[in-house]
Amino acid sequence: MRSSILIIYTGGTIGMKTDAATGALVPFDFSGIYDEFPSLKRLNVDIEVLTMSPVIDSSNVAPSNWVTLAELIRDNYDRYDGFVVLHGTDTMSYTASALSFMLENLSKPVVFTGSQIPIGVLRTDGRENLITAIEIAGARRDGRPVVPEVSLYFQNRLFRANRTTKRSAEALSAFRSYNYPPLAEVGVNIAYNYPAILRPETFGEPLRVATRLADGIEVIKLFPGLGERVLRAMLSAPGLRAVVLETFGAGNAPTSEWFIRTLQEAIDRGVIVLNITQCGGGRVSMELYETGLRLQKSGVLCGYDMTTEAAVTKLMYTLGLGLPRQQTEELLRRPLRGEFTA
Ligand code: ASN
Repeated sequence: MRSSILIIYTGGTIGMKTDAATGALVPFDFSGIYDEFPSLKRLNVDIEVLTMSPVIDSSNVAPSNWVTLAELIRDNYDRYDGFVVLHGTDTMSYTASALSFMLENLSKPVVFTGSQIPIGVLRTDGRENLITAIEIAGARRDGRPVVPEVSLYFQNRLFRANRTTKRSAEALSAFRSYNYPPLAEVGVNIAYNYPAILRPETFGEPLRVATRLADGIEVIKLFPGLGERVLRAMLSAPGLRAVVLETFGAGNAPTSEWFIRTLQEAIDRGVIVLNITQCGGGRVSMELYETGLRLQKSGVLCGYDMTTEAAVTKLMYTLGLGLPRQQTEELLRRPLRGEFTA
């Protein structure tokens, strides 16, 4: 049986092509995808393309774009077997992480991809990324989609989207998932890592989309020399609801009285503080050192091995649900879409 795939083009480098007359980079028309890549006809998939308007460089992405994208997937959910989202690389991990939370009861593949070199440039990495992402979105096993979660495909690896981070502005292998193994490695064949892939408890539940994302989130990256006045100002920002605290190593922070007191005051005012490590790999374990234990005692929540992208978007999603504080914290303490390993 052929799979039907909807490609949603949002913008980014992948959609750029050199204009033959002027030599400038202009947007590529993905509706002519079969003319450009006739080899796609050999895949066992039917493809339709939807271009978001306007197409944007992903540095301009805002949560409102995530809502539009999520609604687009919801409105087309029953008509397609899988979705490929073409997105700029700069904020792809944020968008893909956000969508992983917003798409509740997801049981079809949503594969994000993009490229470092425009699709219209001979040496582009976009062609392979696009073709393989389509193949993955359409892949089935025993009549079920192989990867029924939000994933990100780039340079021969498929990752769980909310575990990824853009790690290079130069390398073609631009993304990493430091704390979770790839869902698939692509060589001559696509080798799926079946046990690592998230599967819904039941297939065919209606997709629900959370469209309210909270603002008032701040990311504070610790560094030696961060002073009391600056920290206090950051924690007194009007409308502040939650802080992603990027700590040292295994979740450690200074034990100075002023530091703990300033954090504690914010927490007592109702600000949620989520502790993740500023190291790419590894996890927060606040019981390990006195410097982490002090944070735990002040009510700082453990973010385990979550990325900044997942932590920020999970806070937007959970706070957007409008639940009482205790229930919000409850959702933050457990993985909702495989975004951390406790
Ligand atoms: N600035 C581009 C974007 O994120 C970068 C890319 O796609 N490679 O939209």
